[in-house]
Amino acid sequence: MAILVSETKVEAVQADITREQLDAIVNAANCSLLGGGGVDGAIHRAGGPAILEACRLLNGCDTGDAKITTGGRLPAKYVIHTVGPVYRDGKHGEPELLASCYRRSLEVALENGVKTVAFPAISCGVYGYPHKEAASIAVNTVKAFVQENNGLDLVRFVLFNGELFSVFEQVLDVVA
Ligand code: AR6
Repeated sequence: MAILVSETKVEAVQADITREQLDAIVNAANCSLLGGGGVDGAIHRAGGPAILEACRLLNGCDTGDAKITTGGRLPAKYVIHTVGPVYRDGKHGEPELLASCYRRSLEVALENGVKTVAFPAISCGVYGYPHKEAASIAVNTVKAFVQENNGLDLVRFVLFNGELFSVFEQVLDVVA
């Protein structure tokens, strides 16, 4: 499923994000930026120690913000690390913080000449965000950003499991 928003292709695929051959992949990290489980662990494992070395120099990252490092041995040139909110009840700023993750990641991408970027489903694993709401925020925030900013050729949502992939597909279908 792919849609064209202004000049940017926005699509969802079911795959392992560490294998994406794009300019940058986004990591769903934690505030320490020093590694963890889930997609964070997979990215550090696949990219090798250069990513952690670069992360150590960044002094962590606030929830909703994003910082960039080398992609190390990954096919992607860069990793953009963002920190999603831990979901409590949706009334503690979670939607705004999740939207900020997508927006800040795309701003950092553009600042670094990135034209193609892949996102995982930020906060949809151990951080517990309800999938439908998270997908809706992800797609609508990306759509609004690329409508307002030129320079991105492709934004790809890379979902590891089939359930989240169909949720993202449904949301893309609705906004198309
Ligand atoms: N490719 C694409 N998606 C993946 C991959 C992969 N290789 N591996 C897992 N996912 P999570 P969060 C999906 O828990 O909820 C870490 O420990 C996974 O199925 O990785 O933002 C960090 O250090 C899920 O849908 O991230 C933080 O402490 C999605 O990625 C914390 O987890 C996000 O799940 C962040 O939690």
